[in-house]
Amino acid sequence: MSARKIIIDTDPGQDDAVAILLALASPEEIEVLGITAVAGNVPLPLTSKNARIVCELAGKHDVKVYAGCDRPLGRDLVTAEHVHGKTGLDGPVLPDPQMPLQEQHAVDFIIDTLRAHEPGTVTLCPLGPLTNIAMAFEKAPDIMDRVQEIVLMGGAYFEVGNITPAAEFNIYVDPQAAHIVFKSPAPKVVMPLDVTHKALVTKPRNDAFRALGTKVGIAVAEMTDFFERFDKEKYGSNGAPLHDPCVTAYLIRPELFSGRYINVEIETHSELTMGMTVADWWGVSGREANALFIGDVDADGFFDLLTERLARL
Ligand SMILES: [Ca+2]
Repeated sequence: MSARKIIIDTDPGQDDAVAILLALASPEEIEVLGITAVAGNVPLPLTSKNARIVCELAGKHDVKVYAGCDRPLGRDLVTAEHVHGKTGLDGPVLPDPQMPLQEQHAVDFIIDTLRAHEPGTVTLCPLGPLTNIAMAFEKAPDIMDRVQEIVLMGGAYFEVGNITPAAEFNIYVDPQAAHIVFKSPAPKVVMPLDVTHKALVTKPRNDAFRALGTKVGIAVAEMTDFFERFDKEKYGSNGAPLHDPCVTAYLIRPELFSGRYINVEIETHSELTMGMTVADWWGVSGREANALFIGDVDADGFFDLLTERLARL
């Protein structure tokens, strides 16, 4: 089997960083065509910088990184420095990137890449608000049918919300964009909080990262140390959830995950429940299924995979 071609659309974010590292460490399964940055956890100048910091941490200076949309389609940007710190990558001390940002806009890169490849051979991996993807679909509707699959982190059903009582952060930041993406014909796999909250970095798991003794292993341990503080205060859990790496792990070992093929709609009208993923887990709506909504993960298998792959960098 040849490596799956992907574009990572991201707002790093410590967990985005781990997701990117996992992809870059897995060339047999994943070929990263490019990384597109979007405003989300922190503003665009920081996410586009952080994406390059992560590539350089991985020793992959030749990965192309593009800056995309600096704000949601129709709302003011909401960020999450309270979780990720001022830089978005708080925790380890990492050098400023030397590799340049590409000149092309991320949205145009997404469009051109999908048009340049055979239909059904490029997968989109959104790890942040869906602004770049929605903009590309609006600007070039022909590309929607060319997408192999969209594997995204966002939404929740059983866990409901993390930025509001009703909404998960990525979907909440740009619900209009999420609506466009969920209405698109592209096949979708969704990693909601329901599954990411089962991928907890417990102390033994973080110790395993640190014990790699490499620059990457230690940096990952320091990143999770940082945002664990927030999650422990908030959830009182055994460790921080590693949201975004569920996306890249799914590309490598889909058998670690299970879910249901269901209808998912995005609330875009009510301020009270804005950005809610109305996921028909119980099949009561009669609406057509449009997404594989993941509910469970073999967490030990997931962390074994992560540790094994991060060791390669
Ligand atoms: Ca993210």
